[in-house]
Amino acid sequence: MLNEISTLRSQIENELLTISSSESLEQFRLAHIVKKGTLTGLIERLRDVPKEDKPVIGKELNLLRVFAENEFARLKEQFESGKNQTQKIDVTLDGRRGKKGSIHPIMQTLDEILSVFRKMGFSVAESADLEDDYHNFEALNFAPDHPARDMQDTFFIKDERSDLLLRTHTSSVQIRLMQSQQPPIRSVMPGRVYRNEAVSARSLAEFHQVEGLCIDKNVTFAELKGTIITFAKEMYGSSSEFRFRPSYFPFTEPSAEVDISCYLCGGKGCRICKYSGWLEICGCGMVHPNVFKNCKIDTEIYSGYAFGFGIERVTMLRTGIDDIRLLYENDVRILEQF
Ligand code: 2NL
Repeated sequence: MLNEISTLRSQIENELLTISSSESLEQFRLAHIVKKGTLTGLIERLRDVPKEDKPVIGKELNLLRVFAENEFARLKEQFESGKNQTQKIDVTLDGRRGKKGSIHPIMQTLDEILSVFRKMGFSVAESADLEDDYHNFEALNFAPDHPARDMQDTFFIKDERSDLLLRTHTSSVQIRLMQSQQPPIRSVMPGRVYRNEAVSARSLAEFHQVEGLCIDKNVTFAELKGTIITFAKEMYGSSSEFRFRPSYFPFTEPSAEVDISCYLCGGKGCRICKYSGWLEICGCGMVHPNVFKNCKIDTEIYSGYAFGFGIERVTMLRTGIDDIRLLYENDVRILEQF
């Protein structure tokens, strides 16, 4: 009898290995598990086994029955949940490649701007986006009733201190620099700035600026012109032409705005330059004596120039993107082009 049990176990084990569908599993059930199956057949014959052999043979038989029933239940569940489809993996197939990220076009532009200024001997300075009225306006010679100080133009922070705001330019970094260090100073200040403006294709309420400051003995407007032209030729091409138009900023005197001949049409007039032949690239001027006074820099000894421009605008001019909002939507179809 023990031999028969052992033979049946081998048979069951072999059959289990070949079961690959619910049909063959059903055949297995009919052959072994049901009342008229092999297992019950053997169990019924236990009656004729001598009393002293019953415990050993009974135990063996029971183990086989439990094993067959468990295996049957396991396979049944496997087939029912559809997990049995033997996965065929084609190891020769190409994997799915992940998309590589890249540096955002605004930051690519900033990296280039900074590298041009570093070559000209400028260092880079940064400070916090949260500022106070003094560093953002007062020290920069903004009159108390200047419209930029209005809630309409500046984001003020609701706080016990009513003079906190989000900086509207990075000039505040330059004030901090002048207060903490005596000239010579030759630095550029990149950073995020905030203005309470309606969002349009041309402007956002949050954007990036780079400002520059150079203070030393005998610094002249000619040096300012040379610096800006050298920088702009590196960024926009060496055949560009320039014009400096008189302008006004509270913190510089004299002040100018700088135009570059349109790099796309060479000055003939096109969509990018709005048919004027010129593109405005930055504002600049000689640092106002009042700003120097506020920072305790002796105007008898030192003079200096400063300039500022928007990084988004540089990016738009160089890429031909004509809606500033495209730079902030982070649509990969735009981003992957740069
Ligand atoms: C523009 C014009 C400008 C400055 C920024 C500056 C800073 C100090 C003193 C004097 Cl601390 N000037 N910065 C000067 C002229 C122009 O920016 O159109 N920016 C977008």
